Amino acid sequence: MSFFPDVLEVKYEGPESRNPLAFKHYNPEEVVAGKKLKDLLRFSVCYWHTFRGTGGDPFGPGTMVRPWDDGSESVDNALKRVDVAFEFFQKLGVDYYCFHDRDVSPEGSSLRETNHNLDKIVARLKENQESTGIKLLWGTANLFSNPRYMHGAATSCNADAFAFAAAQVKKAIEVTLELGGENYVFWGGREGYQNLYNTDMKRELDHLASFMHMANDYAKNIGFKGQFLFEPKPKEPTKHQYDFDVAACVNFLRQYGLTDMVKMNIETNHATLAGHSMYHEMEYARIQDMLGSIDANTGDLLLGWDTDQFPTDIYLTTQCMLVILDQGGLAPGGINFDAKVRRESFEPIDLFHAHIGGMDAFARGAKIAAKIREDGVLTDFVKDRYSSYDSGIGAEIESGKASFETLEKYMLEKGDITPNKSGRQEYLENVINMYV
Ligand code: XUL
Ligand code: CO
Repeated sequence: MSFFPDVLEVKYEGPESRNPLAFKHYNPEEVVAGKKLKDLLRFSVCYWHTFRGTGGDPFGPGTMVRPWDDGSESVDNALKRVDVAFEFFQKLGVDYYCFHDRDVSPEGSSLRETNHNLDKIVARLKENQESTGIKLLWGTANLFSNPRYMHGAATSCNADAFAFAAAQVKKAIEVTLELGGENYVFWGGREGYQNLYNTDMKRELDHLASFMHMANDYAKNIGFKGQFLFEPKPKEPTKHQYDFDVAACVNFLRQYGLTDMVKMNIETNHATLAGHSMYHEMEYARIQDMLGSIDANTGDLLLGWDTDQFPTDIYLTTQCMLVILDQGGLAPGGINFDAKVRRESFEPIDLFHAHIGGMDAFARGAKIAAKIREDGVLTDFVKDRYSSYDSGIGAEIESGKASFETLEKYMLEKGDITPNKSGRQEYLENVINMYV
């Protein structure tokens, strides 16, 4: 039985194609910067938006038409959804997917029953993975929807909420291992606060760090070799999220001795909510050797919340790919579409249009970035811009030989600095436009 009878297999047809259900730029076998595009991009579909998103908003209920879904929180409905999801992944031609425990499997009346439900779903996920070759990029636990987490999970003032979250993450790591997941994600959820009047921030941060250490110890104990990923987000649901941006996360990880075990999963719309560009956040993580994976989406300049739209802007994808190519790829991370179709795009076919657009935008970005790097237009400029540090006084500064005394002596003799050169920002923007 087919759940998407109108779609066969989405294929690459090239830039001239006008077939809306074909790729114009994403040819999985094409080699770009020494890698097949499918291995460079490692696309993943997220379960939560794509199979659980209803289109509901604060002003009205869901709009999505999903004929396979009976709307119930039953195990049977969840099992059916797994088959739908794998038909979608396969027809779209992605190699990976991601999920939260609660997206795939309903919560029961006790933790025991909840875990039992998850086991049934995981068995079905595994069967589908084996029959299709589609793999799990990462697993995670939903520690934010259930009201028990109203004050947070690892940072809750209620120790029982911490304990429940620990049990939930223990199980989520176990099933991620069982499914061969290549990463495990920690997004803060409600780990943050609304008001310091009622908050012991120091204690909450200490608890979060203990939680991460326990997760890491347990993962090691059971032989989980995947990468742990931290996902920064500055606000939503709380006003002050502890994982504000990459810099705040790196600081937290360093303070609590967690840098060896965790890298970053960076999401575009979270970067922009933090007042950064995705380009900045990715590069900041890369230079710390902490760029693990990305959640590809985009926000809306006119709206100040996490709209999670599909990325179609070629400048954005080019910038992401410049950083990804600089680090030689993302593996074992990937490009996960943490994005949802608009409330008005309610038909199943819209899920295909959305992902095809995102995949094509990244494939184009990859080709443009590879050419920019091949021609060295940015790297040569940047190298030259800092060339005063390659010899003479600059080399002394970089090698640690200089001191305030030697630098003062040098400047007293020289009198004033060698004249500055233009940063040529507009010229470089024009150069990028020659490639896009
Ligand atoms: C929330 C968000 C999450 C994480 C996984 O904004 O991005 O879905 O990606 O918990
Ligand atoms: Co995300």
